[in-house]
Amino acid sequence: MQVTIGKSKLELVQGDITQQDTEAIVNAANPSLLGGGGVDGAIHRAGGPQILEECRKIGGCPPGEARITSGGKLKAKYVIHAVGPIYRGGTQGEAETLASAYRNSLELASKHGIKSVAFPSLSTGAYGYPIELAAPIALKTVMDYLQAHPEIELVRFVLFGHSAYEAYERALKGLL
Ligand code: AR6
Repeated sequence: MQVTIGKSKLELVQGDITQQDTEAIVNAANPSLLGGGGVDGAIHRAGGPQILEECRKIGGCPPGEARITSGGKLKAKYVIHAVGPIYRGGTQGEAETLASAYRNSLELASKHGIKSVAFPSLSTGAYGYPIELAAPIALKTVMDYLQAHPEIELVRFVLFGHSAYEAYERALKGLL
């Protein structure tokens, strides 16, 4: 599914984030930036050791923030490492931290002149954020950013599996 937000495109696809040809892909990282499972493991495997080397030098990233490295061997030129919240029932500011992780990722992209960005669904795997709650926050945050920042031409959400895709599609239809 694809919609236009201001001058930009917002796309939902089912697929693998490591295979995307956008200028940047976003990693669902943890505060150490030293790797892990899920998206993080897949990105470091596909991108090679250079990304981890750069992450070591950065030295970490608090929840809600993002840091940028090169893309190593990936098609994408950059990886933006975003740290989402661990879901603890929804009363610990998780929604704000999640929105902030998306917003800070896009701000980094703007600052580096990056015009196309692919996101995974942050926090909805190991970090336990229910996808029906996370999807509208992710989409609304990106839509608000694109309205104000036409320099980002494309944001693509790359959803892993059909049920994740459907959750995002339902959420997007609800926001239009
Ligand atoms: N492409 C796109 N999406 C994927 C892929 C892929 N290759 N693999 C998994 N997903 P997760 P989190 C989906 O656990 O919840 C790591 O250990 C997955 O189905 O990767 O933010 C980090 O180091 C889910 O919907 O990230 C952290 O410690 C979504 O991506 C922690 O996990 C996010 O799942 C971060 O947890």
